Amino acid sequence: MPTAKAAKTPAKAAPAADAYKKLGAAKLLKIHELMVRARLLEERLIKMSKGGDGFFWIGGPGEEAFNVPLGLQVKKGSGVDCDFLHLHYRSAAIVLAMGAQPIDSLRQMRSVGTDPYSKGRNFVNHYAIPELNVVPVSPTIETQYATAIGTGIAQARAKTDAITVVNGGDAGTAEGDFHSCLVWANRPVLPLPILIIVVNNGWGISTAAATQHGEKNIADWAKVFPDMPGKTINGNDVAESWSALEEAFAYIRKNRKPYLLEVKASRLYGHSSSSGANRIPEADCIALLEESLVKRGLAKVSDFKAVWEREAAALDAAHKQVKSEPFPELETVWQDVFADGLPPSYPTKGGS
Ligand SMILES: Cc1ncc(C[n+]2csc(CCOP(=O)(O)OP(=O)(O)O)c2C)c(N)n1
Repeated sequence: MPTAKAAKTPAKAAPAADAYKKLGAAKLLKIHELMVRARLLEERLIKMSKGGDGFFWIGGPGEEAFNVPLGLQVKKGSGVDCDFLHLHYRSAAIVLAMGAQPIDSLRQMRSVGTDPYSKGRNFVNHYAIPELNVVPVSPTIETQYATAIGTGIAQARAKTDAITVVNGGDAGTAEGDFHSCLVWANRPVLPLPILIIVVNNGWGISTAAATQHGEKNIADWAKVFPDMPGKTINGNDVAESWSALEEAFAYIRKNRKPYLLEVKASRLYGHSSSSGANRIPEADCIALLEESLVKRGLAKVSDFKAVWEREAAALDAAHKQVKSEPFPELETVWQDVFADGLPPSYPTKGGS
């Protein structure tokens, strides 16, 4: 089990003394289990990237306290009457909370043909889940804020309470796509029901946020638009994250207008495997949750130990299974590639 370490990011206790009790032990323990599942998965993926059982890792350990409540509050399903998600590469805990299985991330990491997100072709944590309205994750940062406009328009026109959710990082807000999203979401002729999330971990690879942002909070961009609430929260705190999301989802579902939410969170293993993926001594949201639950008498340390052990055993079994699965066949290389007129020297395009 992790321990709460010195924090660069906020590590204060629950915002309201009873916010945890209000959520209740059963829900908190479910959230805890999903957070542990996501953390163990990310740590396994890192190990795979370092051990030659994969090529590159990027992911979201440190964001579980916000991402699990987000995944649990989404209106799940496919089509315009369910929420659409335009995610980025730190979103594992969101999709796991929505029901995705850790084994599929192991498959994408090992690049085996059974990877349901990209058939072994894309980086790990690059999801594409049509049945959950999770649109394909792009390795180019911030483009998700542009595609979110599209599903936002569809949902603004439809008679539905479903919304679009988009998330990304603080550094990416320097890109035009982020500002296009703000402008399009706030057009008076057709405001868009989009939850615009920026997870601020204080870094863009190795560039410190403090050196780049003239604005005090990224959520301050909301001040320009009178109809768009903007809020900055401590994403290391489960109760604060849960209630901020509840408020934002309810506002957007009812008013059919955007909401900008900035989430301060830890980046526990640095940027990616390219920067070493070693543990950083920032606040650990799982340790903080465990402390909060024990302090309030909502759980015992032995309860947590059982969860960590059970989840680790399930992951071991999944990893063993994935190691027995085949890599993609060479002749499938052009399947699902949307290009015609390939030079004759290339293998024939197979599939559809
Ligand atoms: C369009 C584009 N520019 C640059 C990059 C290289 N790049 C990958 S991640 C990253 C930093 C992103 O930082 P931030 O938006 O804060 O998100 P974080 O990774 O911290 O979650 C950059 C610059 C990229 N992938 N795409």
